[in-house]
Amino acid sequence: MREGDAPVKSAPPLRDVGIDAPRAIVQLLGYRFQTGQRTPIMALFTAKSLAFLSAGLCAAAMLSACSNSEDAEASNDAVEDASAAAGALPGALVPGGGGGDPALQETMQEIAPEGETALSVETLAEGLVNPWGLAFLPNGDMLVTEREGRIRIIREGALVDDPVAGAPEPLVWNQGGYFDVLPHPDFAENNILYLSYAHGTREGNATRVVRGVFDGATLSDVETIYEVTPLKDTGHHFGGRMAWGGDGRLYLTTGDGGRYQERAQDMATSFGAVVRLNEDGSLPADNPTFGPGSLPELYSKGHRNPQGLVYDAGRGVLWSNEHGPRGGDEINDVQAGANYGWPAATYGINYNGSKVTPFTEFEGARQPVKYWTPSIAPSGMAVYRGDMFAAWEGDLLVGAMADHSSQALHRVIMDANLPIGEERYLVGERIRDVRVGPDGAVYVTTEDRGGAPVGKVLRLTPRN
Ligand SMILES: [Ca+2]
Repeated sequence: MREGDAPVKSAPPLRDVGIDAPRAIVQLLGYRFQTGQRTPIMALFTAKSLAFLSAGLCAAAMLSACSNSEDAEASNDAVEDASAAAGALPGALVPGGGGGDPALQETMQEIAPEGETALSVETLAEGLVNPWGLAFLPNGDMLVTEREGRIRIIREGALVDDPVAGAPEPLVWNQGGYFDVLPHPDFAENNILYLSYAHGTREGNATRVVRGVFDGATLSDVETIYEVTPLKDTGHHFGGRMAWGGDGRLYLTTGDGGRYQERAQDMATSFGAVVRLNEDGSLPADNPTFGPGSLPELYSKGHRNPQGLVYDAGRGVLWSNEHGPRGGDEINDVQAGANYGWPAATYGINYNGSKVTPFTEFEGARQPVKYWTPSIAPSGMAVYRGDMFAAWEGDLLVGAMADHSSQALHRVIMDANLPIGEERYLVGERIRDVRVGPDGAVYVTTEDRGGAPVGKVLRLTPRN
């Protein structure tokens, strides 16, 4: 996509293309107008006459018209990753801005029971700061990213003191920093490692993917292979999870940018998407199209902040999960060319209790396979395949970061391609990533919301 690793100084030029906004978005704006909600009109008009807005020039006069406004964004930051579990109980809902229709509260769900499988928990590493992504290398080493900009190595069961050298400088701000780390499928031969992170400045930043050659200590020949467009000026909703599909393509989740939620429906941006790349960042010729003016890297759109992505080779399904606002977290089966609805359709509500939208569905939007209301704040996700937890075969494991009892490792029990149950493990642990190791054990990262250096990598096995 982009050549080299040139510093990005300003927002890229906006494409002069029309946006065929779905009817539901138009209705959504009408709904917000009728109910007196401040509405994020910025993103809808990125492409044409209001281009100055998308350049990040949300002038003071416009701020009050911006979606969640700065106040709400601060509040968003405080509760993002959805601490909403308790506050989202029906009795606590405070309708704001004319929303808060009780009808939506019917989607409230009981929290899943605690799991029945007894676990042994082994601590592989501790003292980490917001460990975000985990990866296994063919030689048995594990890599773990720390959000503030380090890749750490776990070698022979112990954390190596020095982080990986040569890795790029991220923007560490709010939810921004290092995200995922992913070895090339042929890493044993080529030593190529991929890293996703927040790049840029507070005024102009984007989720970026680089790759480089990792020799066990240093990352070299680092090149940028992809960056979300356009730049944004928020520190929220970066997405940032990567996975290899069964087709050998690289898939990346991107967020809606927090205050730019309508861009999830703006096909001229790569906000709120799953993008599909060749391993060198070039674009597969068989990517789906989202209409005139749409970006060619898009694979699916209408996502909010997807932080879980895993290719399920057993089913041939690419699963993602994403954070809803206050409820409406989802698991989706990611399909080429599909629109997952956000923000026009969601089972969630705004943090202030108002409805994001009157719609839980619209024509052309794909429904989630599963949703959580109230939120669990899903993050990393894995499909269990292995002998150690035989009863878990094919189930989805989802790390969750919401406060209170949702903070846990959620086992979503699957029958064929449908969830039929759920249980929770490690209740009270804020879990950012979950992976199944080559040995069949389950590995998770735990963290402290405030960034205290108390994050761990845990290895879970059945306790016999
Ligand atoms: Ca959705």
